[in-house]
Amino acid sequence: MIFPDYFADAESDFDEANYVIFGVPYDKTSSFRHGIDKAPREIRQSSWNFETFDFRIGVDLKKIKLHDYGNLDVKNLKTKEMIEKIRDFTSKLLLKNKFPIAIGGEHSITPGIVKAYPNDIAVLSLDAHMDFREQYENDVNNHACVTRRIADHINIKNIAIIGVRSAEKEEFEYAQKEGLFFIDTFSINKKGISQTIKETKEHLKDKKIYLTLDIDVVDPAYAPGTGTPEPFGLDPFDVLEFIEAFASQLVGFDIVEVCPAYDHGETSILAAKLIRSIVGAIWYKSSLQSQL
Ligand SMILES: [Mn+2]
Repeated sequence: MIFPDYFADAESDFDEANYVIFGVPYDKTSSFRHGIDKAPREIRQSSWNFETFDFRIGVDLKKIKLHDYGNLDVKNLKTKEMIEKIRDFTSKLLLKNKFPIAIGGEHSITPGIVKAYPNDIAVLSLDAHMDFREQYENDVNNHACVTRRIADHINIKNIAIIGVRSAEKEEFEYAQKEGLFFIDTFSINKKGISQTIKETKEHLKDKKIYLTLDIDVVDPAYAPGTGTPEPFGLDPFDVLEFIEAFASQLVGFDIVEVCPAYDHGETSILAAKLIRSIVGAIWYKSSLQSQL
């Protein structure tokens, strides 16, 4: 069955919306698997699976003013042009006080979004990969260089990478030398998600946070449909609990690297549910604050 080609319950028009979803079907620099450009459509289709009522927070998502803008046309752009286009689009959203929610596309889209924000924000990256290479395959904007490009815009001290478990040796050593804050899944498995949240909070303090959620942070058993799967990942409960702990600080987020061609639907379903849950959590926290 084919459902409408917009995210479920994104029923507000652009002007009245507080949250704006947009798809960025970019798939040019992926190193291992292709087909990530199909993710926005699959995730939108998957979103129709769910009830509008959010069981945990007791809110009907139809109450939240959510708009789906559709996809940005980035297909034939070079990485540099793609990043500029996303930055300009995100800037327009921020100017109109909209909360941006991007559906990738590969991870190379994220620096474009981050560059639209003031450079005193923090970036929280949930990712199996460090993505801290200066360049990859002769492209500084490759999806393997995302953290590095973000660090061009904001202070490296304001970046946190959670769930990382893959890097090349030079990349790893350089990240340590530069003081990049990260917590790998082997440590998380030992210390637990509450302690991980505590340490990350101590690092990012009360800064405004942009969240980038690379679906490969989740274990491939739960999210096999991704560009570069990496075993020993987080489970979906830990991902949700972690993100919820920062919900009141979030100023935008993306979800990237879902690859439908390698999926039996479970990865897109998880991505759609995470978007719904994160929006619900942010809305819930902000409604609590406005009641104070
Ligand atoms: Mn990754």
